[in-house]
Amino acid sequence: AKESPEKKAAGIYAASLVKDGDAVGLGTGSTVAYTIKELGRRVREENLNIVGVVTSYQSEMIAIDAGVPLTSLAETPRLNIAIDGADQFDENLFAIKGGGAAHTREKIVSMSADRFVVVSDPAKKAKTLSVFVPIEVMPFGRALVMQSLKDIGGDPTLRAAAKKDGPVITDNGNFVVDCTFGEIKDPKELAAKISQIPGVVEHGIFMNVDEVVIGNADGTVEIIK
Ligand code: DER
Repeated sequence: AKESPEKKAAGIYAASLVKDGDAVGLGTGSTVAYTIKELGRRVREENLNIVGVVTSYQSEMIAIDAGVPLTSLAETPRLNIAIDGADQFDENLFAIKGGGAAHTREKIVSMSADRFVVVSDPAKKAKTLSVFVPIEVMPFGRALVMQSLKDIGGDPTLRAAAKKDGPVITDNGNFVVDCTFGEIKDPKELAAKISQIPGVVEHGIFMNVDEVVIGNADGTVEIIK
């Protein structure tokens, strides 16, 4: 992904929130990639003593390359802080995630942390959530899920892969259905409706964000809590 000063400012700032001895949830995507690389620098240059839990093959590769020591959620079930990106967030800090098809492990990791920090940029801030909701779906249940999403007013699309024929397959071996609902005035209600559909593994509506770090092009950040 091309350099983004906004994402870089947010990502590097979030790495400064990590303290010595922390267990850190490492999200997925181009913004949190800056955080992971900065944590690697702090490990090398400041002797920062941390362990990370990754949320995808992508974040695992970036963390290993950056030299961030890793652990598993099984070994380290409670995390001090989780840092991740988002596709959009509203003024109540509800967020939509899953643009990178990693939201299932991201949600598990973020819910395992005492503090969940989203790193973002001004383009993703919205008064009301309105981008499509990524939904991880068990292939066996695809048809039922697509129909059930239509029944609750959604317009679902099976996410096609870009460099592979056929659908995207997640790190967990499932499909991703991207579903638009127009303006999402009540994310909590929509989340409950989607969660009840058999075959849905996890949806990308996150209601556990503690703070959002918005990066600016000049390198400054704005914190929303
Ligand atoms: O897939 C995800 O949830 C990612 O965090 C994504 O939403 C943010 O990716 P970006 O930082 O590359 O915009």
